[in-house]
Amino acid sequence: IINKSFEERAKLATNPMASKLFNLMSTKKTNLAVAADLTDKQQLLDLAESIGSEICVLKTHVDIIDNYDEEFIKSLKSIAIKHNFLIFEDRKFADIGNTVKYQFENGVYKISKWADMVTVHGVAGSSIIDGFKSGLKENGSGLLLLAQMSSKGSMCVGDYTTQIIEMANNNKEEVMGLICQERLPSMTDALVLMTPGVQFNSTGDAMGQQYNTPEYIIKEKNTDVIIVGRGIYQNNDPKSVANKYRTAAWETYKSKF
Ligand code: UP6
Repeated sequence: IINKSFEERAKLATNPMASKLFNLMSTKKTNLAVAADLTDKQQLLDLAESIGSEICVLKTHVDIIDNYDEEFIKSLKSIAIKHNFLIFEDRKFADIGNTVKYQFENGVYKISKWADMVTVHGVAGSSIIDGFKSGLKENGSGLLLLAQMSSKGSMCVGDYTTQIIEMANNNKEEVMGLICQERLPSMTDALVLMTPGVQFNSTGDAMGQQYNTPEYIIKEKNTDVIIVGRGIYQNNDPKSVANKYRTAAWETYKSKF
């Protein structure tokens, strides 16, 4: 496989946030995303502050935060600007277009106002993308389609995966990338490929999660960004562990040229 650099791919990207992320990774020299799955807003902000210099993307599940308020978003935004990372709300939208429009723009979280990227399942068909068009324009944000999942027994496989890639290729302005476990030939260089289920010292958890190492994902599976959660935040010194994941992922990326 011939690889193009993130810098080159920034020029091929058709979604503005994909281009921004490729450039950010290239200049900051990191393809590490952290899944900040903490339920207390202050703990989450403290984590963001401590690892911010190591990451390209901070991934949230905003609906698991017990004490969520709008101040939290303001604080997270300012940490993101200070440390130059993007905010990824992993909402995994899955309903009809009209409903996801409300889920994206309204309610308690008003995700379209602050998220640089969000995840979307394709199970409802490609018309789900119509629900995001107005909200994405607010900040030039991007969609990440779930092409595959890391969990045991995932049904995002085979023809389903093929059709999700087609959906991405047919909606180039809105879709910035894919959540996947491997690069497949139909995945174009314009898309950012992000892979969760990454940890150095574990093969899985008690609830179906399955892990691979950064080296395996970036080199053997040839995706672009590793997403690491518990491997980093369940640690006494998240910053130094984040630096280890960052170095492993970045050195492996560089070794492909
Ligand atoms: N995630 C997966 N697998 C997928 C898609 N998303 O694990 O296929 C998300 C989870 C979690 C993070 O929702 O936020 O990635 C993985 O966290 P972990 O590293 O602690 O397992």
